[in-house]
Amino acid sequence: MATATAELAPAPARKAKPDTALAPAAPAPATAASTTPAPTAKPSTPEAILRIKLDGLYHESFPGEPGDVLRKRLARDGYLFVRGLAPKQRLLSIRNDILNLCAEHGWLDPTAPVTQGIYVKRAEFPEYQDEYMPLYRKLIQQGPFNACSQDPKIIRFFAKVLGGPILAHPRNIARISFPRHYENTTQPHQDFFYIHGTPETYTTWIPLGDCPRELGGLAIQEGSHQAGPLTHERTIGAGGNGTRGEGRWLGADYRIGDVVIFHSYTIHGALDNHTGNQLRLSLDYRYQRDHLPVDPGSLRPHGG
Ligand SMILES: O=C(O)CCC(=O)C(=O)O
Repeated sequence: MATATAELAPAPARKAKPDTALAPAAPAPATAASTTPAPTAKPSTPEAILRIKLDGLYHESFPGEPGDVLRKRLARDGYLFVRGLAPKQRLLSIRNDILNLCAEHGWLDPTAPVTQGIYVKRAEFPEYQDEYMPLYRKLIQQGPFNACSQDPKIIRFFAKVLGGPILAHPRNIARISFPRHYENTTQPHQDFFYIHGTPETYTTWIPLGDCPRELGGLAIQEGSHQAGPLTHERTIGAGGNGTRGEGRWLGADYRIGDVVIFHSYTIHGALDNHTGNQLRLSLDYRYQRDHLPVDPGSLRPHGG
């Protein structure tokens, strides 16, 4: 059984002493043999587990399919990919809110329209505690970002698939993935490692804008939920923990409104953002049946 207490972090740049509740990959802990490092020794950087490459595309599901068909597919594959389920206008408006924050914080190229999310050319990526978190704390207080997890179309879909009333976790998450910031690409992991509660919790990953493969969208390891909870090891990227599993990696060239929904044991991670200058923005909302156990952490704001 996984025992981590840290929640999956946004994708920040590393700092020497990260906040462990939200931190990206931290330096490897000192062992008994190395408790007195040479004064000049630098903390070691964890390695990536995998640079995910897609083996295929998702099997597509449709909002109008019967609940039992969707439920069986979710139980078999560990995910559902549904084009156009999320409300496009709400997503565009959240995207604009986040990009305006990025512009205020000097992260966007001032010569390009804000809506394009073009990262400003600078020597380093935003530093975690002093640059990323001040923006993220503002972001997670925004009304439209939080309200969208309760969107009736999404809730109705979950009620149909899970067969009854739904609890939408209030711990809503947004991510900003920087172009060619490969040391922060989310590594393969299971959300249950972070969220606990009932394993029958489902994350919905929603790109805030079209997200072709080169922009670094989410990928799923097909059927990997069937392995149950796995041990995780320190690695790079959001959350700083990852796992190794067997199975084909599936993904998509996402369009705005598309969602991928997956079980808390489903191994997933991100493709690298290979674009030269574009930010990839996305949301993670989580849902479960309302009578099942929920960890108190899932009821608190992310990064608050
Ligand atoms: O968007 C990402 O890079 C990671 C998202 C993720 O891992 C999650 O939703 O649990």
